[in-house]
Amino acid sequence: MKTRDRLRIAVQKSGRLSEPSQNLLAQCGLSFRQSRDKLFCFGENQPIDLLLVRDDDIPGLIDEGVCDLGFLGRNVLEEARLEQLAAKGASGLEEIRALGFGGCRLSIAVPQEEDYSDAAQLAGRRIATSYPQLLAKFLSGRGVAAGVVTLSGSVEIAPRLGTADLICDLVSSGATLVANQLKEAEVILRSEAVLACATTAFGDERDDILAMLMRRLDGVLAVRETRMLMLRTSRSAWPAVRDALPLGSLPTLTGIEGEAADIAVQAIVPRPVGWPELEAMSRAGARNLMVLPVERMLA
Ligand code: PRT
Ligand code: ZN
Repeated sequence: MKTRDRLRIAVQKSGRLSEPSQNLLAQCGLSFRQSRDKLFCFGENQPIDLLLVRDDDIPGLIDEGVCDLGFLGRNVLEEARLEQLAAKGASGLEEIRALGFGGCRLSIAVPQEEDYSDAAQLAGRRIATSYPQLLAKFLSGRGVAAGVVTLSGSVEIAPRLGTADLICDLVSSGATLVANQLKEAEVILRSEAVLACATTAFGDERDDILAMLMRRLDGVLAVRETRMLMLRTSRSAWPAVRDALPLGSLPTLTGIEGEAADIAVQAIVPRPVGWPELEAMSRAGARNLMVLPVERMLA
């Protein structure tokens, strides 16, 4: 295998994942200079370069060793893995981190008026999809024989065109399904953007560069979930408020000048805090609740 002293990452050129992927790399402290043709980004402060491509090309680029890593949807990665397994009996692609953006579901949708109860109802029907491998795996797992119609785009209009009866496509808000008089019947894959690489270690400088990138990435991902919770309460209500704190909180208590009966509480919470949790703390006696994002942490 050819040795290299720079790491090359494939990133979507333009689409839903491009901006969040590049933001994540910027948060890892990486900066780039873009080539004139906007296809290549040279790493200015670390030996890490980007290749800007169509998301569908990323699995192949990693597999062929053109790129070492890629940011892509789990849906695209899993479809490519299944394709490789079918063709060669093995796949060298591996998901190494889930990145927390680009969330969606690959789902089978049926006409709104259909009473859907289980997968047996799919038998004998034609399902249009851009994900034939994932769909075939789901169908065979349920022991259902159905027709798989592979389309590269505009899957949601296939039932109206008569090229298929049902569809299997990505859903996020569900608005596209509603607009096409369809409803979600089966979720076959929960997806989000992931970092993928080839399973083998590089055996050259890239191993150290990758280790550095993963340390930073893990730091960024951890902080992204972390929140700082601040509130006030009376000393007598504190035991009840403490019980209502989100699981895993690490509270610090402070006295308040001139208000001996009250305390201020500050807690690091390992994940976002929702309205129901704030409402529960408020019912327990907390006041002046505030949830803040954390920008950087160093233990
Ligand atoms: O040009 P290139 O091939 O790179 O881009 P692309 O058009 O193939 O990809 P893009 O940018 O649309 O999506 C990239 C990745 O984003 C996907 O592979 C998913 O992992 C992720 N993602 C997240 C989505 C969606 N949400 C999504 N809603 N990808 C597509 N959609 C489409 C879906 O296909 C359907 O047409 O949006 C429509 C449904 O959205 P709702 O909100 O109406 O349900
Ligand atoms: Zn694509």
